[in-house]
Amino acid sequence: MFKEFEERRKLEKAVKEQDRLPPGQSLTLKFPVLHYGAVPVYENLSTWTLRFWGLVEEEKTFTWDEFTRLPTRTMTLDLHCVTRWSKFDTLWEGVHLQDLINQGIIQLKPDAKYCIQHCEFGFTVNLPIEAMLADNFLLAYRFAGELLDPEHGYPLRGLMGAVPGKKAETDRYLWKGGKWLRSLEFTAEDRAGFWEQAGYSMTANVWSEERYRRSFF
Ligand SMILES: Nc1nc2c(c(=O)[nH]1)N[C@H]1C(S)=C(S)[C@@H](COP(=O)(O)O)O[C@H]1N2
Ligand SMILES: [Mo]
Repeated sequence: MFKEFEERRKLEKAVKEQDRLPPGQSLTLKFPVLHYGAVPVYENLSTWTLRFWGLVEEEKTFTWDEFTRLPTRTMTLDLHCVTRWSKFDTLWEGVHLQDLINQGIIQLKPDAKYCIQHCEFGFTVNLPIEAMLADNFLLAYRFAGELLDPEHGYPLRGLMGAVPGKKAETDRYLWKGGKWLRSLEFTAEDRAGFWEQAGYSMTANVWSEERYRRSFF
């Protein structure tokens, strides 16, 4: 117990010195679970699909087999939760939206500016498309080499983190990645998602500590 406490403090000091600890955050060695509502149960993935719709040249729907045959990226990211814990050097594998666009698999219409992640049970979260095209966002289906745990978003989640050591304008809090992701809707206007409607920030930049919508309360 004491050893773990010491270890945590030592690691926190190190990331702080590397300027990787955003204001108001502290380091955790655990992987806390946070979401509203129930964890969906999938008996199998034969009826699971992921749909790309809205302002796209052509709507696309992938089955699990099709989606997991797409090229993947492996990324190491620091995760920053708005509830003030940060988890460092986490390893993810999944599909990157920029790769789908580069390969012509998904073609966005010129007026597409925002993307809404739609998840099981109607959960939504909004981001500007450029934040999803950056190197700190992934459509992730493996964590540390394994398929996701149900409570962390199995089979697929949006994953928002920060590239270690690279402070970027696109670094947002972890809630900007929807667990149990089922579709991506591209829009011209920004539309508040589930937590954003509850008073959380539309922009959610971790370095300028955009936790809540200032004008909301
Ligand atoms: N579908 C869904 N995804 C969600 C949420 C949710 O309520 N539903 N909560 C978000 C919040 S608030 C956080 S902090 C992260 C937590 O991810 P984790 O449970 O893997 O730590 O998931 C995000 N994705
Ligand atoms: Mo959260």
